[in-house]
Amino acid sequence: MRVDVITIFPTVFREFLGASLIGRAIAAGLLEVHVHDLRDFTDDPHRSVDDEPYGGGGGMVMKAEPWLHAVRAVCGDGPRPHRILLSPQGERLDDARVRSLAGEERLLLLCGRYEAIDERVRMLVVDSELSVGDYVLSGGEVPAMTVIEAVSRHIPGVVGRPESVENESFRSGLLDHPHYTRPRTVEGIEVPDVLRSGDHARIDAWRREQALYSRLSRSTCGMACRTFGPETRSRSTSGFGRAPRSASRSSRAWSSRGAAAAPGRLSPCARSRGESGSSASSPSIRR
Ligand code: 4G3
Repeated sequence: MRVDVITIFPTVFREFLGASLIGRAIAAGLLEVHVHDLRDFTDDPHRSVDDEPYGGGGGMVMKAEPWLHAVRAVCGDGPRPHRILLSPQGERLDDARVRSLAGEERLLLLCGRYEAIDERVRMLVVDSELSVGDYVLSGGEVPAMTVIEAVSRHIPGVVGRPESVENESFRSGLLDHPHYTRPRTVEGIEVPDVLRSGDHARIDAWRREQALYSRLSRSTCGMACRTFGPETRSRSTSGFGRAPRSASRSSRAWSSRGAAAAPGRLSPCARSRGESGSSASSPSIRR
C-alpha cells in the first residue's frame, strides 16, 4: 500500500515512520509513505497557507489553492488514491472503516491546521472526512498517524503472526482479559492464584469470565450504575468484575473497598463512580 500525507509539519512524521512495526513494514516494502509539505505548493513568497475568514470572526482559515495544487500534484497519474481529510467533523474512524481502508491501493491523508479549512477543499479534492474521536486537536497529524498505524496492521505480512491481528482485533480486544507478567507482586498487588495453578481449564474459565467484564465495565457498567443505582453495585462487588487498569491504584485502594475487594474482584463500577466526567455529559460535536 502507498500512503501520501500532506501537512505543514512534515518533520513530525519522521520518528513515527522509522519506529517499530511501521518502520519494519516500510523497510520490507509492504508499505510506502510519502510526506509532503503543503507550503511547497504555495505560490507566494511568504508561502502562506492561511487567511482571515470571509464573514469575519476569530481565527484563521486554511486557503484552498495550496491544498488543490498539492492534492493534484501528489495524485499524479497513477492509481487514484482515496483522499481523506482528518477533521473533528469527520465520520468516526472505527474497526470496520480501518479494515475497509486497508483494502485501498493508495491513501492520501490531508492534515488540516488552524481552526478550519476552506470549504472548497472538501468539495473538490476530498473523498472522505474522518475523525479519530470527538475532541479537537491542533492539527490532523496525530489522527493521520492513527490511520496509518491502524491500517498497516491489516496489510498482509506487517504483523508477524496473522493470528495476532485477529486476537488483538477490536472485537476480541473488547473481550480481552487481564494480563500479568513477572514479578509476582507489584506494589502489594499479587497475580491471581488461578494463573499460577497450572490448571488450564480453570485458567481458561477465569479468563472468559474476566473478559466478559472487561467489556461490561467499560461500555455499559457506568451506565448500569447510573441507571439502576446501588443494586448493580452490590451485585458487582459480590464477586464479578475486574480490576481497574489504572496503575496508580495502590493496595490501600483495594483494601478500602472492604473485605470483598480483592484484586480482580473490585467492582468495575467503582471506577466509573471515581471518574468525574461521564460520557453522557461530554459535549457532542457537529456531524
Ligand atoms: C479543523 C482531526 C481542525 C478542521 C483534526 C482540521 C481533531 C481531529 C483541524 C480541520 C483536528 C480528530 C485540525 N482535530 N478528532 N484538528 O480526528 O480540517
